[in-house]
Amino acid sequence: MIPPKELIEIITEKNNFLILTHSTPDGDAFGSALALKFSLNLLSKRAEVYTEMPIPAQYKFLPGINEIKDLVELSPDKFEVLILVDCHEPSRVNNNEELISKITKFSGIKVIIDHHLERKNSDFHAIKWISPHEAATGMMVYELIKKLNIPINASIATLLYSALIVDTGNFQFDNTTEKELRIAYELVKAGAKPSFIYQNLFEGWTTNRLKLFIKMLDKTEIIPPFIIGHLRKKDFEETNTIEADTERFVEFLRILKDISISVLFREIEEGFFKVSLRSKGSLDVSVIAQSFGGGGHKNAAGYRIRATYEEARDKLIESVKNNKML
Ligand SMILES: [Mn+2]
Repeated sequence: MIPPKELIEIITEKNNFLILTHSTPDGDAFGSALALKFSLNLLSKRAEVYTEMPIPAQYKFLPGINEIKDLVELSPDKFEVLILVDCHEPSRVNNNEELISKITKFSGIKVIIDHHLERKNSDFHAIKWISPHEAATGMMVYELIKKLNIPINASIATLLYSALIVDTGNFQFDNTTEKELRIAYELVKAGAKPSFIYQNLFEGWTTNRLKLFIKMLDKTEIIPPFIIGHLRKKDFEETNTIEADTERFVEFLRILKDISISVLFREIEEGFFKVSLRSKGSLDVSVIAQSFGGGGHKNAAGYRIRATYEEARDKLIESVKNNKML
C-alpha cells in the first residue's frame, strides 16, 4: 500500500486543503480526516475539515474535534485541493443535492483516499487512492504520513488508533491481521492510550441509547442465516435518540452462534430505511448491498431502500436466496 506519487506531489506543492468525509461520520472518518488535517498543519499548510453536525458524543474527546466546521457553511471554492476520505463519491458526503453539486463542481484538484470497494459507475474525476483491502482509511493516512516524513505526535496517534479500532471492532473483526496490530503498536508507542480511547468510543453510552438498544433487541428476528434488528422512526422519538446512536448495534447482533449475517434496518423517514449488513468469515455482504444500489466491504456493507419494514426485510431474504450466495 504505497500512496500515489501524484498525491505526494500535490501535498508538497499546494497549500490550501479541504477535507471531507462521509455522512454520519464514524471513528475512521473523523480519525482519518483530523489526522490528515494535523499532518498538513505540521507541514505549515492550511487544512480544514467540514462534517455534518452535531458531532456524536462519543467522538467529542478526539483531538481537534472542535476545529471541525459545519458542512452547511461550506464554500469549496476557497480551497485549492479537495480530499475525500473514507468515501469516494460526493453523494456520500451529505443528502443535500445543492451541497453535493457544489462538491461535484469543485474546480480545483480532487483526491480520494478510501478503503471501500469502488463503485463502477462513479463519475467523480479525481486522483484516486482506493485500497479495499485496508481495514481502515486510517491505515492509509498512516502510510501517507510516514511517506511524508511527518512525525506522529500523540494527537495524530490517538486519531489513527481511534480510526483503526472502530473499523476493526477493537481488533476483533476478520480484517485484523498482523499489519493492523503492528501499526497499532506504532501508534501506542507514539502516545495513543488504548484503554482511554476504548472507554471513550465504546463505553460512553447514554441511558437513552441503552433504551434504544433494548427496543432493538426486543424486536430482533432470527431467520437463519439472518439475525435482523429494526428501528422505526418512533423508536428514535420515544427514546430521544438519533441515527448515530445505533453505532455498533448491528455488530452486536453477530454475537449469536451459527448466524452468519446480522442486519439492522433503521427508518430515517417514514417508509425509508438505511440498512446495515455484517457477516462472518468469507460471506460477502457487499454483493447483497450492491444488488440494492449500495456498497461497502466484504464483511460490512449497507444500502438504502424505500419500502415498509416487512417488504424491505422480505426483499432482502429473497435476494439472498435468488443469488444463491449462501
Ligand atoms: Mn472506514
